[in-house]
Amino acid sequence: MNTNDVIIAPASSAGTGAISVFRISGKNLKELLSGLLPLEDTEPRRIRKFLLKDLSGRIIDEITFIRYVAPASYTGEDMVEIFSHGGTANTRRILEFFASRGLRIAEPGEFTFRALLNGKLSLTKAESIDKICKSENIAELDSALEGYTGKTDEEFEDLYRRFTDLYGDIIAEAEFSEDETDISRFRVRIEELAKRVEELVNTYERLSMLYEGADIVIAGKTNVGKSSLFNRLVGEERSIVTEIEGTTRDVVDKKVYFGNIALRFADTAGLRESGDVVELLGQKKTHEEIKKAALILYMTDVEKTLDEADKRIISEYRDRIILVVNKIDLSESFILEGYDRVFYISAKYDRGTEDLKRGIRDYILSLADLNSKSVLFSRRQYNLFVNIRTALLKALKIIDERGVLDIIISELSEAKRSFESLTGNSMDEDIYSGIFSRFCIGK
Ligand SMILES: Nc1nc2c(ncn2[C@@H]2O[C@H](COP(=O)(O)OP(=O)(O)O)[C@@H](O)[C@H]2O)c(=O)[nH]1
Ligand SMILES: [Mg+2]
Repeated sequence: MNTNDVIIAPASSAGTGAISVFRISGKNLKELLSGLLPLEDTEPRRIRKFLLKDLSGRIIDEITFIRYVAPASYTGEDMVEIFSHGGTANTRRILEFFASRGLRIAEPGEFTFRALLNGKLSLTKAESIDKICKSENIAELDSALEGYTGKTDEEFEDLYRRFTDLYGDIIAEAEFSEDETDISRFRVRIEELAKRVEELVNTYERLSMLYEGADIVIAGKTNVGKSSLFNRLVGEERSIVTEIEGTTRDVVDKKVYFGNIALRFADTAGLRESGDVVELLGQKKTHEEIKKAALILYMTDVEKTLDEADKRIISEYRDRIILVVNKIDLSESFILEGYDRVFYISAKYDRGTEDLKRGIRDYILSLADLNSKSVLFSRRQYNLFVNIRTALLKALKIIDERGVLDIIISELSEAKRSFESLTGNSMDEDIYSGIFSRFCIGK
């Protein structure tokens, strides 16, 4: 990516709006903008009103702008921020006007990328800025803010320091120790690191589930009303409902919000003996959904008793099942004995569904505290920490099996690489484009 030219981008979101903001950044900005904006006699960091005109003197818009002089700017380069009237046509014309004068329209994240190159911010802070702009709920936002204020970097640096000390000691042991080395004395330090890494990974998993969408699967025998309930829960007629058994043959899913938590409901093929190949494939998918779900709504109706197959699933996934008895309009007195988390509803006539919704929400919230914060706030950080965890656990296993030092070192080098790309100490082009290309335009 070229970092020597002058870039421009709208920094406000597209569409009809009150004000459009543009950012311009680059080393030779003054020359390029001469004749367009009166930069020479504009004091830095003071807002100035100006009538923006094209080269023939025709007025484009009345704007205000601020001039920044390197290195005191967001990117660390000379910068200008322009505030114009909003609107699609106006924004496009201003952008095109500057582009026609030799400014390049910036790629997503290019301003922040330059800021990183110029040492204005850390990689973690850069990622947090992207996350702040994209957070849809407060828990996610608060975790990103910890990244912005430097708390996350502190934690990463502390962990990394502990890791490199350990790594250095082990390397030294391998190089200088003359006797048979006793690697088990490193065990406790690796274990402590692994424990902290595990905590970070777990907290992220629990919280991200709340904002990315906890998986909730609706399963049970055919015709008990799974698709009817699914449609009620997602608030639209999404899944086909008929009295014919085996109607739903594939997984139908939809993400919805219950207040501030995201839930992904999946309607599945009913479980029964069947000779139909497609239906059997559907049932296989049902089992896969059940395995990965945070919560299973296992459904039956007042006309059926639970058979052995039902009971097997219920006992296998006991901890994350809510039992739902449907069609209470047909029999008021039906009671399922011997189970504690049971809801009685009529999906068709919308009875008991509000209680069930509350039950679902309470269950999911019991898995993660929406007010807690996660040190990790991006999927990229999470994936790197999962790698670090794997490497540390492997190293522990090798120690326990009295394996050789070289293999431990190779596992730890794996962790070291992940740590380095976490903080940006080692960055290749791919990682850069992987992070910044997803940013908003103008960031
Ligand atoms: N009486 C009654 N019938 C229902 C209720 N919920 C669903 N049904 C009917 O049961 C049949 C099967 O429903 P469906 O949602 O397709 O069940 P699925 O096979 O489990 O997905 C349809 O004829 C529905 O109209 C209910 O609460 N009461
Ligand atoms: Mg169905």
